[in-house]
Amino acid sequence: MADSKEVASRVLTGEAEAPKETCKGSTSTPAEGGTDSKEFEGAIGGMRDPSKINEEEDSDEEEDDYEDDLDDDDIEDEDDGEDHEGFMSMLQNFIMSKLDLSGHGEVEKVLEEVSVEGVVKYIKSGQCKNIITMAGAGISTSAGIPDFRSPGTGLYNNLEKYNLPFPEAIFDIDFFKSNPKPFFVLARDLYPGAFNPTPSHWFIRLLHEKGLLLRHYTQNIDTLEHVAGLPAEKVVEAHGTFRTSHCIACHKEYSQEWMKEEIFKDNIPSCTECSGLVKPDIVFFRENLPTRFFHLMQSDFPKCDLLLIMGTSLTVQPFAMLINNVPSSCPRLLINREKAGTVDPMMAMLQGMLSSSGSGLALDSPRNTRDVALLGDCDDGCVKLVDMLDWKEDFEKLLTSSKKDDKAE
Ligand code: CNA
Repeated sequence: MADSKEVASRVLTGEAEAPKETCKGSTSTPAEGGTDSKEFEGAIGGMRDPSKINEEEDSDEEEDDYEDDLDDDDIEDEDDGEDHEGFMSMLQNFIMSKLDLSGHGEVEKVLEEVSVEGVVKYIKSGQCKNIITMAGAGISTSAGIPDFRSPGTGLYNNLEKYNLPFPEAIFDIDFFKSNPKPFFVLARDLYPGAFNPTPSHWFIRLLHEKGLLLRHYTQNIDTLEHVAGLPAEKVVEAHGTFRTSHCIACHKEYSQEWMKEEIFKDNIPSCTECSGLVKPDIVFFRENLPTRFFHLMQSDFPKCDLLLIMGTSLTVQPFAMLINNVPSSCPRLLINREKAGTVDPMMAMLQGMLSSSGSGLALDSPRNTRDVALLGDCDDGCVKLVDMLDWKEDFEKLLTSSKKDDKAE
């Protein structure tokens, strides 16, 4: 029988048929009817094409200050082969989990009980030392930044204000090229510095202070994790950053200060060299993700011993498929208003019969041994965890210090 990696490779190279998507909520846009599965084309951030990584790096010789802050150990050998390998291993893991080729029969049971209490006990036991947090727009909504989907506040309800045909258009590169105004109106509204971190951001900072945070992967572009004092090397901004901008025609780089001035003058920023459109380096639909994302996810996820998934609908690829890259015994706790990343209940039942590793979160599977949902607001969930972990005093200290910093400014 073929080795599972080999089978996955064959699927990738077209020798075998790729599996049909079974995970709920794959990315689709209302403009396209809202039903098409675009598993490998993300919302902000389409699937990265490894062949483009080098082109990007050649034209990007100057690292910005932020990159200078990064730990050299994190980015050791940025060669194309390694990126390609990372990309392939991510796809292989994904396909293996879809085909249930993981080869894991009986998976080691890490949690005494599959519940929030079980996760808390596990953290308290001291066995859990490498937590990865994966976050989305939901950890920032209480700061006043709308997500795409929430009723009442999400961008769906503000389409007129931003003159958008559908919410995701705001981060669609083709839409941006034809009509950049809505993006720059939103950029002004959401410009980093105008918002404060939420209790969820402070909880992630606390995990770092406790020496438990391996890495924070975020889809957000609001930079609130940095405002909450997470060191740059602990954060992977999967969908890019406002710190630098580039002309989309000649690739001339612009500073954050330059872009900020343009945005606040209500200008559509145009290149001083070629008059092309200048766009902050946040990753739009169908654009490549930062190289750093692919480097770090390869080394981080195999080490992860607890995955915290917070405030995300897990609909944007390739980010969403990261949940399948942790070891098959690694507990995964979803803190979100609703269930996300689960397989279809029927598929979950079938997969539950076959395996406990499954694909996506196995919240509804009868053989779930590691996936837990803490449903409700992220901030409430984080405060609950803080209480249960007896970390209240340290949490309060962080919140108080942040308030002092606010007053000093
Ligand atoms: P999303 O698809 O809008 O999903 C957000 C999820 O969070 C949904 O499941 C909500 O129900 C849930 N949610 C919202 N508020 C809360 C809350 N307070 N507590 C718990 N759950 C909550 O957003 P995703 O991040 O999953 O992915 C889509 C895009 C949106 C990503 O690429 C983001 O970069 C992009 N985005 C980012 C920001 C930001 O930087 N703050 C804002 C809006 C969109």
